[in-house]
Amino acid sequence: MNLTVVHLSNPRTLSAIKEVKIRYSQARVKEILADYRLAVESREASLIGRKEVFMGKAKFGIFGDGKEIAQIAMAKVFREGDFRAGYYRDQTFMFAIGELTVQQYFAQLYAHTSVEADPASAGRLMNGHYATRLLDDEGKLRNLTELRNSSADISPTAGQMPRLLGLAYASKLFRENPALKQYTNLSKDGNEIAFGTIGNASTSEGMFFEAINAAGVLQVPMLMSIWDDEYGISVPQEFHTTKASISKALAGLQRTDVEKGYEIITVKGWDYPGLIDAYHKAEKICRDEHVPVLFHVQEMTQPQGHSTSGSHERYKSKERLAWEVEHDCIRKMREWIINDVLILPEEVDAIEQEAKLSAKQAKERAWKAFMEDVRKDQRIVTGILERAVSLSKRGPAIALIKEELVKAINPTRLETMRAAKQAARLLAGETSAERDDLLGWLKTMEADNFDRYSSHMVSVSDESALKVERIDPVYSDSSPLVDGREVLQACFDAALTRDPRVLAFGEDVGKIGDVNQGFAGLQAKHGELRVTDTGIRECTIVGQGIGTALRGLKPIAEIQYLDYFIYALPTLSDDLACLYYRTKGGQKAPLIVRTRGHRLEGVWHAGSQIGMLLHSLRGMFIISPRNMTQAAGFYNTMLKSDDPSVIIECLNGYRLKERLPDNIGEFTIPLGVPDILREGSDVTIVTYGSMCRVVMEAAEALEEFGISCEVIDVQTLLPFDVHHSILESVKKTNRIVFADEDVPGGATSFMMQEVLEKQDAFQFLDSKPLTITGKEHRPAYASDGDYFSKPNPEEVFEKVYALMVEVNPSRFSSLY
Ligand SMILES: Cc1ncc(C[n+]2csc(CCOP(=O)(O)OP(=O)(O)O)c2C)c(N)n1
Ligand SMILES: [Mg+2]
Repeated sequence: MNLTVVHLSNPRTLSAIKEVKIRYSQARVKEILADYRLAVESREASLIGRKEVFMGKAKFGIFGDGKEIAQIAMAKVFREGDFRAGYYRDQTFMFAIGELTVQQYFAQLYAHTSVEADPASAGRLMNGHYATRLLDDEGKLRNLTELRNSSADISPTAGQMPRLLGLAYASKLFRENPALKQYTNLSKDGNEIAFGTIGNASTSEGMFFEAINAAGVLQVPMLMSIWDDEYGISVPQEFHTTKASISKALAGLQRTDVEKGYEIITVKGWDYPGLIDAYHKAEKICRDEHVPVLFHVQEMTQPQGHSTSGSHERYKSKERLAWEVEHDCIRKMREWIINDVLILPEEVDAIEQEAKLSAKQAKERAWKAFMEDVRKDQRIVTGILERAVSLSKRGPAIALIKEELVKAINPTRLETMRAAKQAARLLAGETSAERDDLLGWLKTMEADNFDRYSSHMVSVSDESALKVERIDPVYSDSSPLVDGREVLQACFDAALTRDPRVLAFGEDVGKIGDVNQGFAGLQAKHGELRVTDTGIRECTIVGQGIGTALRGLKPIAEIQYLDYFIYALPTLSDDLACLYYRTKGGQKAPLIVRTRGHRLEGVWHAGSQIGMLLHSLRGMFIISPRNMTQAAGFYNTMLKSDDPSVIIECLNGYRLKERLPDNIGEFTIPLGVPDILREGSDVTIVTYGSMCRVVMEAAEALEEFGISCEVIDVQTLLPFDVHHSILESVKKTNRIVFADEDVPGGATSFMMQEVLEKQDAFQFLDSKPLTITGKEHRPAYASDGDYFSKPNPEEVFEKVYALMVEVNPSRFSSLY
């Protein structure tokens, strides 16, 4: 930009013009105007987006208007290798770092189911949810240090916070652990910042406070921006935050000369030069010193209100609405450009016009591509129906379906599918080429729509856990008999020795090597960065795992007891379990969550809420080994894979004696392959975990009464018996019992559905299927509490015995 553009009639003195010339070089002016152009284009995208929703071309819209300028400033200090974990307002930032085009932005709004059109999620994520592709076509991590990375957004407010902590924590590990320096595609000496964004109201969430505290404790490079527009939908600030200001509320975090903590920075969301300076300052502290920064951006606005679900005139006063217009960041930047940078208003107008046109054209391209994709199938089906109209005896009815289909103004896939299925019903029983074509199309669509809407639940790469083959444990005469916990300890020691990327952390995991000593001595041997104590904060322990796994490490995050899993469940369910799915294979976090459960003592140390896990964690593997050797085999399997998993050790198994395999670090157990613990011919009992021992005891007692039980340990609930071996057992016994410690209707119901429906075992049953479960309440305290709350050997005996009485009353006399 040449400053001669300053019109001579502009009422400014020559000296003022000179001063501006010194302050803003030509290059700087060019950059300022480019930033302004981007802000306007992004704003226009928001405005158009809202209209598209109201025109019925998209389902719902949430936009980043009012937050543009701060995001452009943040993007200036976001470098290759850095990571973002943010929320739905960040479109301008994503544009500014070059990881989102306006066309892609609209493709996501329309839910275009194509990775090319919407690289973040292929139409799976609601608009405004951003992600970059960290994986190549083979599912391997790309060179993260060359990319500007965004972890995949989720909708639950503050849900990004645990992951953000982990992303920042990874930098600390890369910087401080020399053994990680070799992974040059993952990090450059830990120089990467994890940038977080969150709305002011969402800072009320527990996850926010938990993560903020943890980052201060850990001193990790986390640059946390808060977009403060003084509202959370309709609810104003004073309902959300103490002192109505998050930076005031958190002032005690500020570091001092003698205490570590945060750097807290506040700045106005409409102050372009102030924001740029402040972000440069924040970056320096964060990147160089690895000090977390709380960056509170105040006085932001929301010109279009929260989302397309309602208007903000309902809850904002006239004064507030007027204030928002006045303080609109784009308006303010325009004023500043004209008054301080001395650009002519006409020139700014021209930039605006061009930016708006560009946004409109991008929208049109996105819509055209989306429509072409949808219409392709619509045309095929319409063609088939057209021919069927004249040839089928149900012609008139098919004609109506066809008319309905072509009438759709903004057609989506479902109209075409619905029409095809309705027509298929009418054509049933006819023999015609049209019917064949229609059924052929439906078959193709089954696969295509599976790919569009249901693929990538678990890894499809070469490193999929399902592809890890069995390596048997090796025993020799010298294999010692040890406590179960020592088997695990040897396994973890081998893993930490084998691979510098492996690390473990959790409450009491470091110094004492966990409460059951599976890691005993391993911190001393492998160092505090590999085997690490954490605060009591289950949710962010999991987040630490997700973030480090996303950045290519192999974390084992420990939740001390399965009962406390519930604190971490939101993050596991909303973030980890669906990560691979929601990015359609664009991101993965192969985290192993280690925990211990099943019977021990009392209400909160004996949980076996497997149904809860099954219902909330699809996308993860759920592994419940019966002893520590099996557990070790599964750890080895999962450490070779790129899928996330939960491994639940048996609380009461750490001191039971097991033989330590000679190849403790190598042997692997395939997932989804049950073990037959005992062969039998009268009844199949399916179980897992600590119940294996209870069922085996009952089975031995039943044998003495002439009842032969086949006992099967499924070992992994997800995946469940992939080769249908339980079906083979039922074919032999014709009777089945599902036994576990969960509540009635919990995991036993899941197993029953798998076996009776999916494996189609129903037809081989001669007796009604049976479940044996824990009681509805949590287990009462002490041994008696356990005995009367959870299934015990006597109960298993009696229930199976009663089943056989019904089968053969003359042979088995009733017990009571
Ligand atoms: C856990 C959870 N609760 C409620 C919601 C519904 N919700 C979506 S956005 C929002 C308000 C967030 O306000 P703020 O954090 O200030 O962000 P802003 O939209 O103002 O930028 C709410 C309540 C949600 N997405 N997640
Ligand atoms: Mg807000």
